Amino acid sequence: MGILNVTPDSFSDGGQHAGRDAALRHAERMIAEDVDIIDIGGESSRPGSAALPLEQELERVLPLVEALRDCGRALSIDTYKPEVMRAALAAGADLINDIWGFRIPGAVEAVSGADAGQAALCVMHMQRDPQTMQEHPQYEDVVRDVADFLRERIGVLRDAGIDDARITLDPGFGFGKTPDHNLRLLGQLPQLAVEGLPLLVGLSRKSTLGTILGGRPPQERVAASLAAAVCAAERGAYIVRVHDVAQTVDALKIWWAIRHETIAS
Ligand code: 7PJ
Repeated sequence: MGILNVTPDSFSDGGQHAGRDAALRHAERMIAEDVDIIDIGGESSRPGSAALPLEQELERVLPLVEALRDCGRALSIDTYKPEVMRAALAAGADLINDIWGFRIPGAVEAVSGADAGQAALCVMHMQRDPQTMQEHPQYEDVVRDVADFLRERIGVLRDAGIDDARITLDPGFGFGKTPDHNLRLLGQLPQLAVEGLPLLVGLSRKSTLGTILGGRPPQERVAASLAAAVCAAERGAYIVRVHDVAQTVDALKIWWAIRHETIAS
């Protein structure tokens, strides 16, 4: 999954893909690099960031869904707003990626109605909200607490008539977690595949990687992100959400070949 930010304030690319044309060029590059899923995000969820008004998010996201709907790759929308979910699904989005895990009132309804079809869903764990999540995150047992949350959300989605085949789970690295929390979650990743559902992992350029490397800035975390993506894949991640598509595809091809002792056809 390649990240397509249409947020002028996105922390890791300095807003360089702001604007529709730049975003489209970036999408085309990721397609050439063999991306499977394009994750379109209109609102930055970097720690401390503020919410974006609904109209602005729609203005940023919808034209990209329309422009890319026939690009041959799955389109994911990174949103927690039910109105954006509905509009994006109507415009042809394939996956709704919700950092709030479909907890905002109306979100479950937006993805469970007949209009939503069989769109895929990513349920992410976040402690608190993007404004305050990194102020002293605390857990009794981070792995158990996140797994319990994911189990609860699966129950809510099932009760709304959503088929398990539509659901992907995400521990939400960096969303209300210290570096130690993130490392425990990655180490114990198989325990987070609650009910055997597939896992999505987003560690690309995240601050925990910078912390491990003594304060390395986001643009210089590519090699670190590749190591994290391979570790996540080795522990069972089905989708990795990344900035650096070409490098990640190379790294995962090597991991795959070693793991299966053969070159993938
Ligand atoms: C994630 C995300 C993640 C999912 C962001 C960033 C922050 N969606 N959206 N998982 N992270 N599912 O890319 O650093 O980890 S925004």
